[in-house]
Amino acid sequence: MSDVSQSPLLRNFVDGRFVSGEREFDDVNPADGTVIARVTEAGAQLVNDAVIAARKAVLGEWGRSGVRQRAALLYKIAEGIEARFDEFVRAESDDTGKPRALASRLDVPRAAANFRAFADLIKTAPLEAFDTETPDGKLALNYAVRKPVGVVAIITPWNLPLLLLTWKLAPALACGNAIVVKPSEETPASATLLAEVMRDAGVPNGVFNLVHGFGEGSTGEYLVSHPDINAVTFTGESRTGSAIMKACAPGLKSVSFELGGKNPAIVFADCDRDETIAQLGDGIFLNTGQVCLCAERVYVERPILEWFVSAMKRKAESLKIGWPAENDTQLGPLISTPHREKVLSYFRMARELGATIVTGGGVPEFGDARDHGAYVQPTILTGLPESSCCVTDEIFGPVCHVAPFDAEEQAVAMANDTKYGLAASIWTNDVKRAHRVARQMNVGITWVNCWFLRDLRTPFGGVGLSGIGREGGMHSLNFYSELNNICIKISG
Ligand code: NAD
Ligand code: 6OD
Repeated sequence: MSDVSQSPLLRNFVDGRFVSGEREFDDVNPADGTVIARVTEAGAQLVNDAVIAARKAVLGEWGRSGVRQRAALLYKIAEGIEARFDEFVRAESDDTGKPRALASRLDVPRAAANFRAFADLIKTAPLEAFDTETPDGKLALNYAVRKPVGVVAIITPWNLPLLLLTWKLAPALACGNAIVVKPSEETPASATLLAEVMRDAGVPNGVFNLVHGFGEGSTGEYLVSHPDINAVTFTGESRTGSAIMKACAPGLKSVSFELGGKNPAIVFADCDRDETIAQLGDGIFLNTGQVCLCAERVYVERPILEWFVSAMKRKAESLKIGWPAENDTQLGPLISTPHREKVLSYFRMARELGATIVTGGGVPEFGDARDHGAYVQPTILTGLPESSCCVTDEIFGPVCHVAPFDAEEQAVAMANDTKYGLAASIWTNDVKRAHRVARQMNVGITWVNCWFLRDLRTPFGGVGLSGIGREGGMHSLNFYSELNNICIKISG
């Protein structure tokens, strides 16, 4: 049992100061269930203070700051993250249970890269200009200028906490907005550390505010329904997106939503077999399957079905499940025991529906403190009808269902038969087929012979229940700024 009184206290950051909120809650390490910190929850008053501080910053010098000044600040924040790299890795890994090796390779470098990418982009972002012929035969010049939206609320989930927060924060700052962030209640640590980095980098008071707490009936809801927020950018579950949209409707706040997925992978018989197993293996199991882009539905061309299932089984069984701090650990726990209960409930339903559990389907036993954690076995299912809830619902764990197909059109139809539409992957060496099939995918992102290969300038987002809008590159700059078109008649 951990001694809660000895746990550090993670506080809110408002108007340049760390402040306590109304109540406290536990921050739990899902690897062994220990309380690693206490967190102070921001109530309605503190959320209001944060929004007021942000508004003051937008109306003040920050709102008039130039692009070069903001870009320089973003580079400094990137350096600040790198200077405290190990602390970020530890914070992220202790909160989520993800292997430190993964946080070192993915989450923390991407956080720094997000700031650099948007610092680079804002310096060179083009603006539109048109010569316009006027009815009286003269000329007018139309040109657009970019202005901040104002106060932006950022709400983020627990699966890639720092990566996803900075993915939105960096462009929002680059465009000159002031921000109020609410990270997931499950993962408050890396955002708190980031507040220190922001302060030390010289981000002016009120420009970056952090409020901790829960969603409905708590900090998140207070924030998104606050009348002085101009825009809400949210990553999380589709259901939550719908609740947030409702809260934003009265003030017509603009929204950007990156939501859930039930992503298909289509594996053709001509694929590069070793590469497919290696990379799609990541695409199913990385971060214990808790990446919105993970493939939970895999369609395999029938002649290689048997090979695929046994090769992916070997891959799943080879993954080292362990303590997040151990260098060779490849799979940590799920985020929490309630989330594990949800994942296990799908395993139970799959069994009841007559699925074959090719591997996994249960909880690993360690005989040590990890038995108090939220571990689950990587799992492969076959034999379910496409209409079963295990094939239609986002499970968000290290699990996929594998089904055969006989013809390309059939694979496309099965892949697109979903209310979601975030990401798809296609595995083939036939380049014509790759283009043909990719264009038919009803998703925001299609990867061919790769997965989660990112270029931060590209559009990122989903269709259907997977999101509203696109972020990335110019798409982010356009969401986080207002364009004011100026039409000036040139007399002559
Ligand atoms: P969640 O929707 O439960 O919570 C996300 C955030 O929203 C948390 O900070 C939470 O406190 C807050 N929240 C909840 N209810 C709210 C409300 N009524 N008002 C304001 N805020 C509220 O999601 P989660 O369980 O943290 O994350 C997992 C989900 O996120 C999965 O569905 C996954 O697919 C999705 N996700 C999507 C992407 C993407 O890019 N499309 C990326 C990562 C995760
Ligand atoms: O890479 C990104 O920019 C991004 N938004 C990834 C989302 C991953 C979902 O879990």
